[in-house]
Amino acid sequence: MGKLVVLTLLGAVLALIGERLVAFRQRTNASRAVEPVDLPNCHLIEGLENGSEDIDILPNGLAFISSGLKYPGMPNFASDEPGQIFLMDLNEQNPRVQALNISDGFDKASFNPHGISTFIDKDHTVYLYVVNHPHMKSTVEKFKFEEQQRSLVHLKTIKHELLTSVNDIVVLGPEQFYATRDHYFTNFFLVLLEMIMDLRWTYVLFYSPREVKVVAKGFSSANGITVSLDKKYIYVADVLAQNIHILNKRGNWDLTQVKVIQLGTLVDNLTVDPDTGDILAGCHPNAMKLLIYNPEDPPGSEVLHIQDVLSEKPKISTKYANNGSVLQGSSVASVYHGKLLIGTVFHKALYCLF
Ligand SMILES: *[C@@H]1O[C@H](CO)[C@@H](O)[C@H](O)[C@H]1NC(C)=O
Ligand SMILES: *[C@@H]1O[C@H](CO)[C@@H](O)[C@H](O)[C@H]1NC(C)=O
Ligand SMILES: *[C@@H]1O[C@H](CO)[C@@H](O)[C@H](O)[C@H]1NC(C)=O
Ligand SMILES: *[C@@H]1O[C@H](CO)[C@@H](O)[C@H](O)[C@H]1NC(C)=O
Ligand SMILES: *[C@H]1O[C@H](CO)[C@@H](O)[C@H](O)[C@H]1NC(C)=O
Ligand SMILES: [Ca+2]
Ligand SMILES: [Ca+2]
Repeated sequence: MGKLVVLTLLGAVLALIGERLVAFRQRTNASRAVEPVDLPNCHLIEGLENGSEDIDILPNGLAFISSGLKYPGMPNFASDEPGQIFLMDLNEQNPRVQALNISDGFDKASFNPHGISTFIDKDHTVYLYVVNHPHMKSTVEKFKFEEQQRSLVHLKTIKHELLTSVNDIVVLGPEQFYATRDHYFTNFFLVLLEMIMDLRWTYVLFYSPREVKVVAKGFSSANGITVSLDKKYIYVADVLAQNIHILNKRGNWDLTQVKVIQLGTLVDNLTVDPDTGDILAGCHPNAMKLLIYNPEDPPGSEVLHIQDVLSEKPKISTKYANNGSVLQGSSVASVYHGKLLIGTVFHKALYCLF
């Protein structure tokens, strides 16, 4: 091939990458300044300083908090310490966090918890499912929660070739769950390429011991996942596409799209208010600052409140927003009867009354 052709091709590729990079900066709201929205009664939670990526609250007010996530490309202040699951009793006047003991026989040194989901069985046993990234792989760990002992008994590790780059799960049966895959590639540079080129190769997966299948696809980066109060709808956050997909759950566990709610911010984990059915979304208002972390100009935090989810015009309002001076990189917000917990990928956590 002539040199001219090679040069032309190279130029075209570089121009395409350049164009995609500019678009990527826009898609991650790289230079957005965060307008603060304060809640009057908030304080940082003592003992949570190294991330609180996901939060799941039981109907009785016990909150599980996953902490210490190590994730490629994201900052981490405690890279030498294994992750932990904390418990917080929201019925208490001044709730404090307590690390849960994990039974022997589970490799605690490589514990790297990410998304979590609880499931209460017919006999009232509480199971906690945890997305784990030991040595940067993806597994789902099933634990039994012992409330009296404040401990987790490890029951099994679930692995499957489709369970790769798992971000979050929502458990809907004793052995059935949906999981999101947030990247198609596992190699860090290919992941960056995937994000910049916006390949949309990530998906939602259904898992049961008998069947594992992809049930929804075409997401830029499928992230948080949760279920409506009536268990008929599944909500999936596409962080890079800045939207939430509302999907209908079919009898065979397949999902069909009902609608997409566009948000204009990078939405991470989703939870549902048990009193109202509204969605609370932990968001990254300027996500680029997460990827390129600078403590002098930190990533901000934002919590959106979405009412009338299934209506023609859902109402979207900002419940909390901060430029990073208090809370950096919010990933999840969860409510329980007038109490709000806001967790972050690698930073602190906030407790608010409203
Ligand atoms: C967070 O990590 C740092 C660095 O390892 C450690 O000094 C600190 O005690 C940790 N904080 C908590 C609350 O775990
Ligand atoms: C956790 O386990 C250790 C050792 O088995 C024990 O000393 C400690 O009291 C336990 N903590 C709680 C909160 O039960
Ligand atoms: C964030 O970026 C998206 C895509 O470029 C844009 O549509 C949206 O308005 C931005 N959000 C804010 C709050 O600037
Ligand atoms: C963030 O906001 C605080 C007060 O609201 C302000 O003092 C600080 O300069 C701001 N920081 C950045 C990086 O904008
Ligand atoms: C919360 O958001 C962070 C940031 O993307 C993500 O890494 C993490 O997987 C999310 N947590 C859950 C439980 O989905
Ligand atoms: Ca979750
Ligand atoms: Ca997530």
